[in-house]
Amino acid sequence: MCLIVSDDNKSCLTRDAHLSKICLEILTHLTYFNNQAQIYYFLNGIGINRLVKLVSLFWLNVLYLQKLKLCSMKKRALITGVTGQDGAYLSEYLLSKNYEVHGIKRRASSFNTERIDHIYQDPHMQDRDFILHYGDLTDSMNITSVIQEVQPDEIYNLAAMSHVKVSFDTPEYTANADGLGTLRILEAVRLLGLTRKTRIYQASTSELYGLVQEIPQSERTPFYPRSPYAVAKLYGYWITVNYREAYGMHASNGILFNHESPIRGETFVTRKITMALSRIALGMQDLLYLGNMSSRRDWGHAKDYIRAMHLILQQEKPDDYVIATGVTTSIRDFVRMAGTYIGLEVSFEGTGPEEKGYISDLDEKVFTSRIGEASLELVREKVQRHKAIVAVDPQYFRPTEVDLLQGNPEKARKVLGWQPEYDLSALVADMMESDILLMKKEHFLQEGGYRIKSYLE
Ligand code: NAP
Ligand code: F7E
Repeated sequence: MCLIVSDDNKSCLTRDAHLSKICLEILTHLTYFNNQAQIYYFLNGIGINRLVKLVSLFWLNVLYLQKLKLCSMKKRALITGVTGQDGAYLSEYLLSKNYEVHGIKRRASSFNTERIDHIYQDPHMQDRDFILHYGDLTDSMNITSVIQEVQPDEIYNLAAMSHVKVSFDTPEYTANADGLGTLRILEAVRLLGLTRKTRIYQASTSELYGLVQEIPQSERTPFYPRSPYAVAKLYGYWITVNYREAYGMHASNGILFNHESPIRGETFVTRKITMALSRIALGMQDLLYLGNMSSRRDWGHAKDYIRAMHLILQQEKPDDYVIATGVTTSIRDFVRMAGTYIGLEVSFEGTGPEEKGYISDLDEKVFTSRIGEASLELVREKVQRHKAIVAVDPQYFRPTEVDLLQGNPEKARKVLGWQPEYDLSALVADMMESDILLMKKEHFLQEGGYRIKSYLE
């Protein structure tokens, strides 16, 4: 039972149908209140007496409807780049926090939703809380109309051409999507009158520090971008700051250092390594070709980093935060750690393009427990014959390299209360475990005569 306003304006105890009608009327209007002019129009339209009654009873009714599971005051998030690594983890996380999640995905000639298939909801289903929209950051009209339709409380702008090396091949497209794409979102929010309602997270990056001006890098370290990707992201960073200062928008930058996971894109170095070592151990690949193995990165787990994105938008005031572990490691050492996980000691000999990696020792107990016995003999032979498993291919060198990144996450720790749960060995273990499983499946299919992906690029 619940108190409501009946059609003849008298308070009474009455049926659910009435109650739902009034709540729906308010909810419908609330959705469209973008500015004061619209609220005023609504007030005049329905009369002040009725409004007072409606508002005073609104929360009672909402509570009642919530009990009936007819209505919930869910926050609504819009995620660009929902099919990417971070988009997938963030969607899952926000759904677990009872958000209604909308995602923008690009049209592709084949399905590109592998990372979010487990949370995908059939469009014919009622009361969906995970909804996908076609879109592209290079299309202003599309971005504006999706934002108008969704009326999000929070926007996470994760979409980007995110590969640093590829950005040297596609600099104009990268500037358009990563730089101007950010502007399109900010401007759409402003033009639609959503500046007070919608909070914006911009996926900024440690690549902004490029040729680093101090170690470790904090929010106060000057930027020195070293790739078309980083220069495009520099525009994204500053236009976010500018809209915050110019229009009072709740727009924040997360300056995230490298974060990886079992669903990391296959051409980023960590995933390339964990997939290749799994394949080498199973006898599916001989050599792993890499570029600059001396560069150092501050690697964390994507699951930890998407928590930080959410925390940034829950702050009363918008601001910019470095998200990092504070630990830096070379590519070479990442290879060693991935090897150790499956009982291979990997050592390096030679320098520059002549450098090679070998299995210098084999822990058979660890190897058989993680990989199995079938390929043990093959690996023993690689050790005995001193066969290289890692080599350098200069095609992976970059015209300008970022040699070292190491973040200082002090501000995030103090203000957001953020702390990573995974250290680098836990990250490596998670990625190796997942890729061993994946490659065992592929191996099984291959043995059965099926065609499998090549994974080599
Ligand atoms: P990712 O796996 O490469 O995902 C990028 C996403 O953006 C994909 O969903 C991709 O769609 C989408 N996308 C690309 N161009 C688009 C366009 N023009 N319009 C609409 N969508 C587009 O990247 P991530 O690792 O999840 O990173 C998320 C964001 O954080 C990116 O902005 C990245 O630059 C930034 N960042 C990443 C790291 C990191 O270490 N992972 C660190 C700092 C900052 P498709 O699936 O169709 O390709
Ligand atoms: O390279 C070296 C390479 O491509 C890391 C993106 O998410 O993080 C990522 O950018 C390092 C570089 O990541 C290979 O030269 C050696 O020094 O895994 P990566 P990235 O360039 O740091 C930042 C924070 C982002 O914002 C980006 O969106 O590894 N490296 N050999 C190699 N890199 C690749 N990809 N492939 C190699 O064979």
